[in-house]
Amino acid sequence: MFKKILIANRGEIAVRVMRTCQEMQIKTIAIYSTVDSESLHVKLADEAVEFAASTGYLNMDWIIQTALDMKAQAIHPGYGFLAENPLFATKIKEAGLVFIGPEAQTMATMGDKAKGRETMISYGCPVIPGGSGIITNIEEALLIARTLGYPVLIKAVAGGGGRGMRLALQEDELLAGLESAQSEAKSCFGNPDVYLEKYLVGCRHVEVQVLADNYGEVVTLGERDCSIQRRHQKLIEESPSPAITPELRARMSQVTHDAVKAAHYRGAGTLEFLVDKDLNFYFMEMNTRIQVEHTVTELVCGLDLIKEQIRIADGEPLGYDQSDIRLNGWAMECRINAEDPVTFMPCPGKMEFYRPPGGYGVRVDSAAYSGYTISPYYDSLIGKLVVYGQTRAEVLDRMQRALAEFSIRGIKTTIPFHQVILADTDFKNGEFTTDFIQQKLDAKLLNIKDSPTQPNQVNEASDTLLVSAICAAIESYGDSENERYRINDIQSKGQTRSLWTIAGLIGGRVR
Ligand code: MV4
Repeated sequence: MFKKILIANRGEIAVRVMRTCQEMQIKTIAIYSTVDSESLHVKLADEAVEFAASTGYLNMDWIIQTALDMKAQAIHPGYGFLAENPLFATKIKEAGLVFIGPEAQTMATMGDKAKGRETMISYGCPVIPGGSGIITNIEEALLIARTLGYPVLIKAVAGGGGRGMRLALQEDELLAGLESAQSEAKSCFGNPDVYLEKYLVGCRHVEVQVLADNYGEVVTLGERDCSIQRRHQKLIEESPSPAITPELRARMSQVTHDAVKAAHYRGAGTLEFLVDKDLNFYFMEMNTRIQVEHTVTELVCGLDLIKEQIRIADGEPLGYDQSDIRLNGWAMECRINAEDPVTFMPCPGKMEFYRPPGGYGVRVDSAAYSGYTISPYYDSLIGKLVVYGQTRAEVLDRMQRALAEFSIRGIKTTIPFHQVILADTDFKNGEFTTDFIQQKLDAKLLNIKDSPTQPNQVNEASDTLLVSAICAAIESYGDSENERYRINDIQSKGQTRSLWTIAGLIGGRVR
């Protein structure tokens, strides 16, 4: 087994990977930018190397040289950054190190959406009706669109996250859509190539998790429903999907299994599908990385997916097959972002106070702590609140309890947004598609209160007792005039204020 791994990532996922490495007695190397020097991934790593302002989490050569210098044997890319970059995988291999992920060639094929489609068709997987190949001129596009029938979706072959994607509701929108998709694709990905698909409305976004070893063993681990998104940002994910019947699950798993096996895929991967209201399913794209929402699958299948990734990369056989996989209970994840819950604008800044929920069936994956500053330079994910239960009904109750218990002061978060969704009748009934959030927002059916803080969960009596204890604690640690002033201020008014407001006022001083 590897003795040391470099984690080419930051934040939540770097911490997530490190925790598993520690359990596997594998030493970890963090890399970090100056703005990340106070990050938990730096504090929790065995060794940490800072990179110059001119480099970054995308500097392949620096990362590989650092791994070599620090005597690591493998590199875990996490998600985002270099996770799906075939050149990075190639360079790592050439340096004599192990990339924890699939072959570069597989990533290159699946990273090209048009090639991925063609590959899946060749494996007998149902795909979204569409044209094969790159659009070279408008006549060709008009012909394909007429055959498919409008609306059509113009998609960039290098696309992701909805970029380079344009909807054409009718023929007169095709030319403009084509041109703007191509120019966006060129500026975002350096590749202007686009292709056409029929636009499917009212679908769910359902993805199947898979693990494959070097010896042809493939297991599927059920599905995740990721329909609750806004502007292609996933907000809530759950497993299983409320829409999927056992028969449909078996068929989607079989298709995924066959395709992954035929592709000689290795590692953890995900096949994304659209599922329509008649329960037809269509392949959309494959992700050749560990995903943010892998946690909900972990909770229902009982496997540590990062551990499985590392074991597979080290050449171990899975050691189990599909008949050993049992999917139990229900899991749901809310992404807690540093964002205004009303406008969804990023809201970076200092988290004066951070207290995650706990208790039965609650898991929080995060790199946050009281006093940590969410940087505007990276994504706005504070952490993932993941809950597990026997049934969806139990999970809904537990998630509401956990959201109410989650206390973050100093910055705005998506917690109030999640609370409104969790209270929505359609969501509770499991009735939603990818248009859910936008439709509800457009119809003004989501009454989200713009509050930077959440209702106080601690009763005033216990607060009063704790206020003096907190003040005493600051007194012994506080050194500046300013802090003394604040303590006096808290002591004079404090008895009537809530504990967590005061904790917010004094910042990360009390830990
Ligand atoms: C689609 C689609 C409907 N029809 N393709 C979104 C990002 C990328 N992964 C592909 N996506 C979609 N492709 C066809 N032919 C629906 C989505 C889609 C979506 C579209 C609008 C609003 C929210 C969405 C959420 C997930 C997927």
